[in-house]
Amino acid sequence: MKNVATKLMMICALALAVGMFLAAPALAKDKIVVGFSQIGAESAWRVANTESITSEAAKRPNIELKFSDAQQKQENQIKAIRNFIAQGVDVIAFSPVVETGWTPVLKEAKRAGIPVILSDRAVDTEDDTLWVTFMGSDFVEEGRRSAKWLAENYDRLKNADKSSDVINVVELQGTVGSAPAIDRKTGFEEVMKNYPQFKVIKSQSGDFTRSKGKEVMEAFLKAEGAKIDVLYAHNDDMAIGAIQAIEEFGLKPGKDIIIVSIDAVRGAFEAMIEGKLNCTVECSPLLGPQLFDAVEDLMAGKTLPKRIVTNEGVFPQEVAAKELPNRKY
Ligand code: GZL
Repeated sequence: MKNVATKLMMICALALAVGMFLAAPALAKDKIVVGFSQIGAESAWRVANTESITSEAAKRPNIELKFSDAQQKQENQIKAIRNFIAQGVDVIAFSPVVETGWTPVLKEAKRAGIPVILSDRAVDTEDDTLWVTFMGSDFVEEGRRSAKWLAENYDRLKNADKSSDVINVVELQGTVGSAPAIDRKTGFEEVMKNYPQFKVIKSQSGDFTRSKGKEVMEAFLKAEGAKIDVLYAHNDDMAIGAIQAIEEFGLKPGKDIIIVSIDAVRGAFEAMIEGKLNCTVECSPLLGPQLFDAVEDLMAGKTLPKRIVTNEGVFPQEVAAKELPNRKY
C-alpha cells in the first residue's frame, strides 16, 4: 500500500515539474513588445500624438515600445513594419500615412502571427482580418461639424459690406490620399450640399503642415484675393500658416476671411483669442492610454471591437480664452 502511495506522489511531483517547465516561457515573458510606426512630426497634432504614445508606454512596466518615425513616407512605414516582424514583436501598431498600399505588408504580419492595431487613421484593404481594430476619430463627422458650424454662424460673422449672395470658400486639404483628408472633404461637402450659397472655389493639399498651408493660401490669395470669404482647413497647422499669408496680403484673418479648421491644438486657441481664427473642431491625439489598454486586452486573450471612436467637441472663438487652460495638447 505504502509503495503505491509513494509512486502516486512521485507521478504528481513529476507532472507538476513538467507543467512548471512548460509554463515557464509565458511566466518569464514579463514584457509585451509593441512596434509602433509613426507617420512623422508634420504638425502639432502629430507631436502631441507621439508624446501621448511614448509617455503612456513609459508609464507601463509591462510594455516595451519600439518606436519609428517615417518622416511622412509610406515606404519608411513599410520598412519599419517589416523590421518589427523580423524582430518578432508581440503587437504592431501604426498610423498609416495614406489609405492604400498596405495589403502585402499586413499579410506578412498576419503570416508571422503578429496582430496589427490601426491608430489614428484607417487603411483601405479588402481583407479586414489583416488588422484587429482601428482606434481614432470620425473624420467624416469632423468635416460635417466644420460645415455645420460655418453654415450656422457665417451670417453672424460675415463682413457687412459683402453684397454678393455667393459665399466663396477656399479649402486647404490634408495629405493627399490620407484618410483624414479624404473623409474631412467628404463630410464638409455632405453638409454643404444643403447650403448652395457656399461655393468652394479653390481646393488644394497643404499636406497638414504650416509652411505648405501658407504657400497654398498665398496662391489662393494671388488668384482670388478679396473674393475669398471663408477658409476651411483640414487642420489647425495649415490654418495658422494661412493666417500669416492672409495678413501679409493685407486682409484680416477671422474678419475679412472667416476661418474654420480641425484638431483643436493649443495654437488654434491662441489664434482664436487674437481674433484670427473663428472655430476649431476637436480631433484628439491623446490615443496613448486607449492604445495600450487595447494591447493589454489583446495579449490577455480578449476580443477587441473592430472600431474604437474617440469622443470630441467643437470650440468656437467665444469659448477659447476659457478653454485654453484646460487644453492638454
Ligand atoms: C488626424 C491626424 C491628422 C491631423 C493632422 O487624426 O491624422 O494628421 O488632423 C495630422 O494635424 O498631421
